[in-house]
Parts: sequence; C-alpha cells; structure tokens
Amino acid sequence: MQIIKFAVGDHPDPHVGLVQDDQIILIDTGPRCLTGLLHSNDLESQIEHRLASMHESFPLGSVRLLAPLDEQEVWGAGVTYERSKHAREQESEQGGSFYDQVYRAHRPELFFKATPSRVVGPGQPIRVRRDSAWCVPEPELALVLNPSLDLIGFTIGNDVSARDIEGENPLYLPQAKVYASSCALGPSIALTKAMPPRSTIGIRLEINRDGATIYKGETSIARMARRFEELIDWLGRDNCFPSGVILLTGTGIVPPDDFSLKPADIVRISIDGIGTLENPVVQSERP
Ligand code: DO4
Ligand code: MG
Repeated sequence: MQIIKFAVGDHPDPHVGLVQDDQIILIDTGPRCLTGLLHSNDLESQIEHRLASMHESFPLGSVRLLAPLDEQEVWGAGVTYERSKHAREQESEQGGSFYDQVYRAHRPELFFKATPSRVVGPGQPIRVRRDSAWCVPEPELALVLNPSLDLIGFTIGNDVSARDIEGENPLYLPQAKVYASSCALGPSIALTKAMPPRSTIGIRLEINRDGATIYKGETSIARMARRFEELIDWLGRDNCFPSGVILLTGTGIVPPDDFSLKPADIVRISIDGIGTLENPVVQSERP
C-alpha cells in the first residue's frame, strides 16, 4: 500500500490518496491531511475504513505530487554506512577521527535536518548554497514515524549537503545541511508491510547534466551499520514529536570527490518498494 500527498491543478488544497495501479483514490483525512492518518494506531485498517466512503479518483499523471509531510520535522542520521565514514574522513580538514568514532559508537549521529518549509517534493528544485563549491545529493531511505515513534512507512529522502562547509569544521554541520530547499522527500509513503525485506532494499542514484548521465551509484540497506529500531530509540530519547517525524537513515552513496552539483542538473533517487524521487537543481540569490 502506497499513499501520496497531492494537489489538483492550480488548486492549493492538499489531499491524501492511495495509489492503485495508475489511479489515485482520494482518502478522506479531514482537515489534518497526512497528520490525521499518522495518529492512527492501525494505519492500514484506518485507510481501508476511510476509503469505503470515497469514490473520487484521479489518474496518477494528472495530479501534482507534494512532499509527503505536513508539519513534521525532518531529522537525519549520519555516518551509518562505511562509505559515508570514509567520505567524511576525506573531506574533513581536521583529520576526521570524529567520524570513525561515531561510526563505532553506541550513540549514533542524529541531527536536525529540516522544517517542512525547507523541504521540496517531487519535481521541485533542490538548492546548492551560493557559498559552497562542493555540494552533493545524499540519497537516503526515510522512516515515517507516528507520534509514538512507531515505524509506519518509508519514503525517499535527499539530504542535500555542502561537503566543503562541513569539511572546514564539523561545527558548521547545520550550515552544511539546513537551508532553503536542502531536503527533498517523496514521491509516496510505502507502508511498512508493502516494503521488501530490509536486506533486499536497493538504493540507486543517477545524476544527469545536459542530457547525459554523469554519475550513477548504488547501495543496499544491507550495508547499513545500524538498525532502524536503534536509530528510532535514540531519536526518541527525551524528545517528543507531537505530529510524528521523518528520519533520514544516512547515505551509502557518495559521488567522487571532484563532483559537485550544478544548476540544471537532474537528481534521480530510486528505492525498491517506493519508487523514484526526481528533482532539478538550482542555485540562486533568493530562495
Ligand atoms: O556527519 C555528517 C553527516 C553525514 C550524513 O548526513 C550521512 O552519512 O548521510
Ligand atoms: Mg545524510
């Protein structure tokens, strides 16, 4: 079962729908949109119950897909794959021993990534900072958690990051990570039961420039050094998320060190069981 947040035509009102083949069946979520559904203990039965009274559907290609969140915060986990650890050690001007320590430590690296206003949906532009010359996409499996921090589904996340800013000093991490359009999410939320077994989930990244593929990489969730449950447990310690939260689980794909995103590049991230999230890149004075 996959659900999407969408709008029709130029109408600003968001809706939630269930994807069935190439149709979207409208789900009556009331005024709270996705958040209303995220509060339910048994999401699948709740969706089936709400669907029973709904008869409106739209062809999938006719709607505008929106990022699958309302007021939820987005958090990120870092250095959860060996590839990410090596990349951080490489970029860090201070030698990067923090990264090796955090890769092995009991406590994971967790950081605040974005408020909903900094998140873009499918097809919307992600941003390269004007004060960065080394900016990369980070393709990540994103966990969708309800207010009790139950894992109710998965979406695709792009934790766009400025490697030069973080590399100059790890204390610059928030500036490397948190800025306008620094995070993309979508295209849908695949409910937990609809996902393939964890060890078989593949993640692929493709970057196109001037009509040609200039980078392709892939990894698998099997290479993640942490379990989802472990990340969720740490995220919930002395913290609360009254509307639920999205947690990015870290990147295992890092383009070569001489690669940086440029305006007009197209970034495509595919994750088994969910689909493909595609975003163009911009760099401009005003967000
Ligand atoms: O320490 C930096 C963050 C690393 C990160 O975002 C990742 O591994 O995905
Ligand atoms: Mg990341």
